[in-house]
Amino acid sequence: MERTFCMLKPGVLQRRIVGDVLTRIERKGLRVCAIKLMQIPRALCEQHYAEHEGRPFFPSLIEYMVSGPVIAMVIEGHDAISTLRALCGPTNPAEASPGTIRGDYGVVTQKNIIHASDGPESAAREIDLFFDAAEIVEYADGNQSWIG
Ligand code: 3AN
Repeated sequence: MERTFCMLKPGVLQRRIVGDVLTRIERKGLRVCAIKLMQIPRALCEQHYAEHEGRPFFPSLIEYMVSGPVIAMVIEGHDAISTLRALCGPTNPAEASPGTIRGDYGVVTQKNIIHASDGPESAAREIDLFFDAAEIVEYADGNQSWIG
């Protein structure tokens, strides 16, 4: 069992595709164990994307990410980190195959619909940035033995 941090970026709510994207994650066999709708404070957003500070796209990335509400989640499952990254597809939606979330719903790199942690360290760091331990719910769903 592994946990990863996932965020549906600004525009996903406005386009009313939250359910579509969540369905793909759930149908795969991953599950939501924490979820919240929030407007990201700028300081938190800058911390989250700290590794990109200084890159040319950093200012516009931050402006975009604080421009509307997001859905922050902790996703759990067998190999959740790499499995969710595979569901998302590559960073640039133009290179993402149809069938991936970015391939099906995104057009430009910055507005690529979904964030998913890229490794165990970033997953732990990002979960900790966005969630208190008490917000992450452990539960038995009865399907685990059929999934992984
Ligand atoms: P990923 O989210 O696929 O791990 P990263 O970590 O390289 O990609 O980039 C983080 C975010 O920064 C991306 N999701 C995207 O919104 C934005 N981004 C990355 N590269 C570019 C770029 N060349 N131009 C504009 N935005 C970018």
